[in-house]
Amino acid sequence: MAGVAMKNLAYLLIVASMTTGCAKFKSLEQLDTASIAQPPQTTAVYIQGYKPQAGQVLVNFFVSNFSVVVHNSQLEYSTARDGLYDGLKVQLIPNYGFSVLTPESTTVGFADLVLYDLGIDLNQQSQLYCPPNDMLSTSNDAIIYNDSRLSGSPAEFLGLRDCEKSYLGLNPAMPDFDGDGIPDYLELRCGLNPADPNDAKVSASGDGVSNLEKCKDHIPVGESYQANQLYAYQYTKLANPDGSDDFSVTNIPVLNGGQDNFLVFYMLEQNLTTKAESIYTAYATLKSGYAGQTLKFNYWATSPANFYNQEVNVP
Ligand SMILES: [Ca+2]
Ligand SMILES: [Ca+2]
Repeated sequence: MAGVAMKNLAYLLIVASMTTGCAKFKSLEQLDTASIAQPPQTTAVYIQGYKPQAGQVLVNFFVSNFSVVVHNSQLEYSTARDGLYDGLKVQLIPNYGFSVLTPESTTVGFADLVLYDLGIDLNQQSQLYCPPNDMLSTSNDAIIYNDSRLSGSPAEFLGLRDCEKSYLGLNPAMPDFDGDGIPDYLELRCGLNPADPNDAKVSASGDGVSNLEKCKDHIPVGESYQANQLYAYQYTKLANPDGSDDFSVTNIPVLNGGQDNFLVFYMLEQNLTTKAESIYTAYATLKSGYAGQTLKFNYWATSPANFYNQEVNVP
């Protein structure tokens, strides 16, 4: 409430200075601006030459900076890039045993995000078992990479393994079980239900902006759009003469000047005949000083060898 009062005060001062001349601007400088939301540092991406696979159409395109979580209209850093920001993971240590460094910190084959969502605490975690054959992602919706920030560069898995999908009552072969246009793993990250086909189009916060829109824009579905407008991604699709499309996504907030911020790209398509959905994925690790820059690259999924988990080179 103090923050809201401060914002109102700042607004009143601006209005006062506009109506009485410039003399009042001094008082703005004296104001404690700590509680006034400042525009974040941002980056942008530009993807050239997108074409869906033969016989398929685009359902949705998502970009997400996995290093950043918006919570209570603030940007929070997520070292593990797993949807749980560091401050939350620290709070959860006593009950869940989580580490802020990795996405699967306590239970082999099960993400901290899944354990937290299901309320599986330290007492129950030992009862979970992921068979070796179910450690993979049959639906190819996972990002798997070596984390060079940690000693030994361990392989990290950001997505839902087959055993997790089974445990959640989903189908390991499907990237979007309920067919609402949001991939299963992104639904969990966005606070939605991957088994509820109706939650994408409604507005959890009641502000009229759909949960799908907020999930795409990387702002919390339970908070008002207005309160997080500064942080909302802006998507633009541009048609090329050759029939392909370019995608521009701007206003992607970054923290730490962009260093080690981890961008993930999901292209969800549907087969026109069978109606089955497929997903095509890529990721990029930004470098220091990337704030303010645009990452430009050609669409990655141009042959089966490049469909999934493609690392985009950051110049
Ligand atoms: Ca879904
Ligand atoms: Ca859903």
